[in-house]
Amino acid sequence: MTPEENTGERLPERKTHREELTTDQQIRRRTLKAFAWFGLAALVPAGIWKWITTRPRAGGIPAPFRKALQANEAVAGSYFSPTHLAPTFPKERAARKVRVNGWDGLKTALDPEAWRLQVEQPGKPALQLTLDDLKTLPKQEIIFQFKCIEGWSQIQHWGGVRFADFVEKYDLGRRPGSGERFGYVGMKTPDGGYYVGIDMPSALHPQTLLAYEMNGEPLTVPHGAPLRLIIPVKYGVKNLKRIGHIWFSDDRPRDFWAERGYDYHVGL
Ligand SMILES: Nc1nc2c(c(=O)[nH]1)N[C@H]1C(S)=C(S)[C@@H](COP(=O)(O)O)O[C@H]1N2
Ligand SMILES: [Mo]
Repeated sequence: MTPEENTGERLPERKTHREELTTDQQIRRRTLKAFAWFGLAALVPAGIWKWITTRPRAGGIPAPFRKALQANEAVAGSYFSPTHLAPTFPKERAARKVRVNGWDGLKTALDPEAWRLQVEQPGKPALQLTLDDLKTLPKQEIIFQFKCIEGWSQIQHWGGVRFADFVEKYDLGRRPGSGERFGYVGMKTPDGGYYVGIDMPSALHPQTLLAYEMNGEPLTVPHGAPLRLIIPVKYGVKNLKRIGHIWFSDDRPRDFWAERGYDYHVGL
């Protein structure tokens, strides 16, 4: 005796029908149903994907992706601290054969004698500095784990001047009115083939260097001679080689890899 018969209720139509199906038929039905769900599940994301990719673009990528990146960036901004230092290592741990990655902005010939660091500031004449000018500042060395977004890292040894000391010495990057510092630093190669934007707190971080040496020797061309940025609080992409121009602004300066879909800050 089934419970239904016990309470005198009629069996629902569908159940009666199913009970008439053979086991084989039931299996086939379930399989079909599973396939239908699977098809539906595949269709919905396809629709969403189409929606995402047809949205207006923001900063070179579809706006929904940019929004997600901006949310990540807000989080990244909140855990950055100027007192948090990247771990450093003894000199013996530094790689002798240092990896080379990225040639954008390095493809044109460069005369090291004619090179000047061009520093632009609103309302002031541009500075044109030689390497010797920079070398009057205290030399700072760092041995840290350089990290490329492509998945490799290496302990490397760099020497140069602190970006913070450089900004202090030439009194750079202040807004004309208030005298407060601008929000961002822009940097690019002399030919403009590679460019990065750095938020001011990261630029002024005590481990951020304008580097002119690697393993105690002058920089080589593939590593960014005559001057490059070393910024241990960021991934490799921000460590611009062969700096030609530096400028300051409250708008985010253009950034080569951010325009190609990466997070703007790529903080570590
Ligand atoms: N001018 C310039 N700087 C650049 C790049 C580039 O392509 N051009 N690539 C970046 C990337 S992705 C990395 S990982 C580091 C690599 O520095 P290295 O070649 O000294 O190892 O340089 C960064 N700076
Ligand atoms: Mo990189």
